[in-house]
Amino acid sequence: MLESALTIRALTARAVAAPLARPLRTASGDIPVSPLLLVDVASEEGPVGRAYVFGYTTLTLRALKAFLEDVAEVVRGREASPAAVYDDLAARFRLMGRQGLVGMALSGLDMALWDLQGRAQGRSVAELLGGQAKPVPAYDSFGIVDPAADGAALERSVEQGFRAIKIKIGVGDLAWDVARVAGVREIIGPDMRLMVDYNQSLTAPEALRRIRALARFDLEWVEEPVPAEDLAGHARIREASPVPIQTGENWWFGHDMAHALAAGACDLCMPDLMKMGGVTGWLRAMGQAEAAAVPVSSHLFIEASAHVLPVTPLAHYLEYLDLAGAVLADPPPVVDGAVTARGPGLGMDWDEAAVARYLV
Ligand code: SMN
Ligand code: MG
Repeated sequence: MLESALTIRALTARAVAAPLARPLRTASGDIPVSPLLLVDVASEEGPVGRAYVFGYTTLTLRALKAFLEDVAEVVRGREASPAAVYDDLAARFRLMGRQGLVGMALSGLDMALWDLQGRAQGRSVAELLGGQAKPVPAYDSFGIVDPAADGAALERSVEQGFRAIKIKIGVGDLAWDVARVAGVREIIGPDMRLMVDYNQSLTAPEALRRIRALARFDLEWVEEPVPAEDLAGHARIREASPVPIQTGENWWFGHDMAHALAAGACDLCMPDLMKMGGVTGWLRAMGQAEAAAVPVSSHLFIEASAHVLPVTPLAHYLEYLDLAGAVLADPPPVVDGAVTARGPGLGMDWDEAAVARYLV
């Protein structure tokens, strides 16, 4: 990796509750607004790196902010090398472990450091990683949809050029799932790829019963049918499922990925940059997907994912679920169903007026 010598001067974290163009419902709770922590890493030399962390609920924001402000004291004056800072902070939290808010915050810092390096060199992070910015096929990611009420949004997504759509199901019984999936398939037509996400809401036997009934709708994948940590359950379902099993958004760092792949928990995986250790953690972990021949999609984080997927083995889909568009100066467009990384760095600038409006 190319790094110019930059020194960390300051780290600031701002909490916002950003409006979502499509507030989300899932089988495991609702997300009415997007709770974000905006991370800015300023260097002595001038350039500032930016990234965001998604808190899932606003209840996490104060703790995330306070924690990162304390981490700022530890990294101030250090060289802004993502790998060196990653290793140092991993060592500091070795006894405690990094799963949870600590891992989220450290992943956000890592992404901001990569952005800083890219900005300082006038290059995209994709290029720093040895790849190039290129269109990555994306799927439009919906929450729970009502085919009647959300028909126009689904049609818009097809018109916009998406060739794949994901919906969340599992808040009702099997008949409810069948009605939703049938209704959506009817609207989007037979040529669109369609994925479904249970958000960890079923038991293994119930999941198999439902997947068998839904298979006739030609599904690309069934995601997290059972709790994410139930690797044996995922593996049992996968063995008998007529539809590929997708999981990974709740893996914490490379070791969770190793355990899941060893258990045969999935046909496809979709790790989350914020739970894998940022860009650095992602890079270190993804060789496992190649060795296991498991295709890799991204979870959330459209902007940064567009930079890592071009260098990810067996890259599959980018998830298009816009968490931060309301506070970005220029959110990445979807062109012909694909998202292309933009630089310099991760290519994100805050819309400061919007940030001020949604600050919490
Ligand atoms: C998801 C989880 C949490 C927030 C948004 C979306 C999800 C996904 O399960 O697959 O995107
Ligand atoms: Mg999911």
